[in-house]
Amino acid sequence: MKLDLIRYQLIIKIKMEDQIKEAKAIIEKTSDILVLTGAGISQESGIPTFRGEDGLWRKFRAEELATLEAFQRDPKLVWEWYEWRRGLSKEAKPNPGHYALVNLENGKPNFTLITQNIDGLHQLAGSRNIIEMHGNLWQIRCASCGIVEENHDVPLNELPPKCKNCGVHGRPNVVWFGEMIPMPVIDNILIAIDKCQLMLIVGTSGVVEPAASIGLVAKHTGKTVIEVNIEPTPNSSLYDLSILGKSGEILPALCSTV
Ligand code: BJW
Ligand code: ZN
Repeated sequence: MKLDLIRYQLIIKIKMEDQIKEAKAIIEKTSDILVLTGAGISQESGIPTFRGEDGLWRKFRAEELATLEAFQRDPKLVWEWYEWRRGLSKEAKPNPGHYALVNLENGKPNFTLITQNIDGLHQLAGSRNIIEMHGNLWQIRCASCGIVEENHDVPLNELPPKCKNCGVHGRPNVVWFGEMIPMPVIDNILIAIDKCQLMLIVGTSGVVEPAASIGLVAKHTGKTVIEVNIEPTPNSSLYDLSILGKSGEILPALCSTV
């Protein structure tokens, strides 16, 4: 029984090493790369993911915190949650997964990074061509006049913070459930899919639309798609490769010498 388990673990390890070799070879010969990241890439920086064992949605109800209705009902409660997350993100440092993507960008003429994360860790690591499709934790948008203010204070002076322009309260400049991804952002995502030959999907559960469909659109338009995640996702079997492992370990192995 124990021998069977050891043999199984060995097979998995060999399979993973083969996959890494194959993915590395593809990455090395490809100049046009698109990456999509989700909460999993920041998990090794100490920022909790949404779903899964220690996920945020296990402790908080999404509809009470990540919707416009929730904000209109109780802006202070929603802000307290975001303030707690601002505190976690301010303490966090990029991990080897974030840095591996900077390394990749430095070696490729056409590189775009789409992130669903709002923590700013890709920017902190040094990534440059970033599309933040769900917004940014460090920006406050006036709920009335729409002015966006950059603010890194933790804690904030007052909750909810007031707009300096019109005095109405601000909201986090993020995309909540039921809200549209801004059209210019969608346009840039479509351009990035079109321009790439290879797409890497890292640390996202692939259940939130429209982000979940980006990999599928890439696949259907003839691009190679490689996924890195600690566990399979609903779309894993549709991609060219699905590498199971931590992004902080797999990405440096894939991107070290590009
Ligand atoms: C590791 C790891 C390690 C761990 N290494 N891996 C079509 C069908 C059904 C529903 C819809 C649909 N179209 C739209 C909807 C509704 C909704 C939706 O998708 N709901 C689903 C849940 C069913 N979508 C929307 O409302 C979107 N808007 C929209 O579509 O507008 C048009 C429209 C409007 C009105 C009506 C109809 C259409 C907007 C979605 C906005 C999502 N917002 C949030 C909050 C953002 C701000 C904030 O952060 O507070 O975005 S929700 C949350 O989920 C957050 C994330 O960006 C997003 C995705 O999560 P992510 O990143 O995938 O995290 P996890 O936790 O789910 O997964 C982590 C993964 O990492 C796991 O797989 C782990 O295994 C892995 N992992 N450690 C590698 N070390
Ligand atoms: Zn205002």
